[in-house]
Amino acid sequence: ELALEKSDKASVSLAMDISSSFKGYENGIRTRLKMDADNRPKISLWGILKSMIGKDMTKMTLPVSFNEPTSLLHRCAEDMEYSDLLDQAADRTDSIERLIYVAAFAASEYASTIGRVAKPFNPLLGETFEYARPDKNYRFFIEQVSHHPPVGAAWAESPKWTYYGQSAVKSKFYGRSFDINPLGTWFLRLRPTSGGREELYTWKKVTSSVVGIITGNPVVDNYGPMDIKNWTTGEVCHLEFKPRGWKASSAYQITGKIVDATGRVRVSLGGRWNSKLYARLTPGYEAAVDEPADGESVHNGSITDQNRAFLIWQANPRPAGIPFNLTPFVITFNHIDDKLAPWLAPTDSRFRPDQRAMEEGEYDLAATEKNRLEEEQRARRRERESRGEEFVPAWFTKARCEITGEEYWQFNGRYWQVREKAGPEGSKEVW
Ligand code: ERG
Repeated sequence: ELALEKSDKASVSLAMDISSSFKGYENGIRTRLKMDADNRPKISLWGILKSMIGKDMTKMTLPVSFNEPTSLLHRCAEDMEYSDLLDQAADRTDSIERLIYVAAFAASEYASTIGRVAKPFNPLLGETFEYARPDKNYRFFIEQVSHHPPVGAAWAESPKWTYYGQSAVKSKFYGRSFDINPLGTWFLRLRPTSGGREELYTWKKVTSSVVGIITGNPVVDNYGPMDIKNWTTGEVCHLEFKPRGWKASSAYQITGKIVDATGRVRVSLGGRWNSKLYARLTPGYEAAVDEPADGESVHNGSITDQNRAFLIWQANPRPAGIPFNLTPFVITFNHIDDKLAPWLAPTDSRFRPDQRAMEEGEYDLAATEKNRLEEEQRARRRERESRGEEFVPAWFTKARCEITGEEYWQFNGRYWQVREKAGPEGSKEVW
């Protein structure tokens, strides 16, 4: 079962120097939207959804005022908010400690779902979104590779790691709740800075669910098991996201443990996906790890102290007054300026006029532009079909992981090369 030898040479060399991808990002990130508050009409969610029981999200036509100015490509890129956890993982010399940080990364993305009961835009087929962070030394790329069913193929890389997978969800409205089941496996190749071989980790995302629709107080919950496996060492972190339930105290709760290749418990984990995650060394036994009542036992030093819980991750603050309850991180995604624009692919999300209109509060324009783009997409599909052709993604091909045996979308790496050629002075023909 262990995969001790296998190391994906291609992905290692691909990830080494990414600095040329930072061209265009010189002006830095934006910290606010044009408007300070959204004035979306307040319509009852239940009023509009009650006739749609049994449907999935792709078959629901909702007024654009139920949207937020992000897309499912963005919602996937939001995984990168706590990318420093992956850097920290790579910097640990002990594989159990690396797994603690990788697990924290896998759990960390759910903090951004708080207060976000709104529908992200559906990406167009072939739509792309690139996002590079010179300050954090990573680049992220995603392409919508299928429309029915909707699938985005994502690939993020940094010298220390490569993170990839597909963003695809199965959704269904049950009346009481609206459930979203992410499909597919996420892969992480971690290159420990202390040397040694590259490691492969995989996990699947948990179920997200909008509850409280009927009572008029809709909130997003995230629940279910998440097993983060290090295929190189055989160590596994089992996390359990507790369903919200009736008691306020059980909301957001995560418990978990790390077991080594022999099945022996090494670490216990606990915390909340909306705030903090703690770990404690518990060799040979499992223990509840709660947020310590006194600040005393919260420490950031070394995890080797078995008597204390160790703070691994803490959610970033969510300043009040950001339209649509967006996070400061996701606000940076749709930023465009004169430096960046000439570097972007013509298919980049930042050029979508409907999402732009939405974030500027022009909801009618957002709706008409969204319709126009979707009509044009249908026309392109009819044309393709009449020629007997199938859509072929520009930047990804299907491959099978040698270690897990699972299919995944392999990035062909060309995007960043073409970007370099097309640049501000280059020919746009190469796109
Ligand atoms: C969860 C984390 C995954 C990526 C992902 C994809 C899509 C969604 C979830 C996340 C969160 C909850 C979302 C969901 C799609 C729709 C749902 C955003 C981010 C929202 C809350 C539901 C909206 C409905 C209504 C407003 C009617 C449709 O990695």
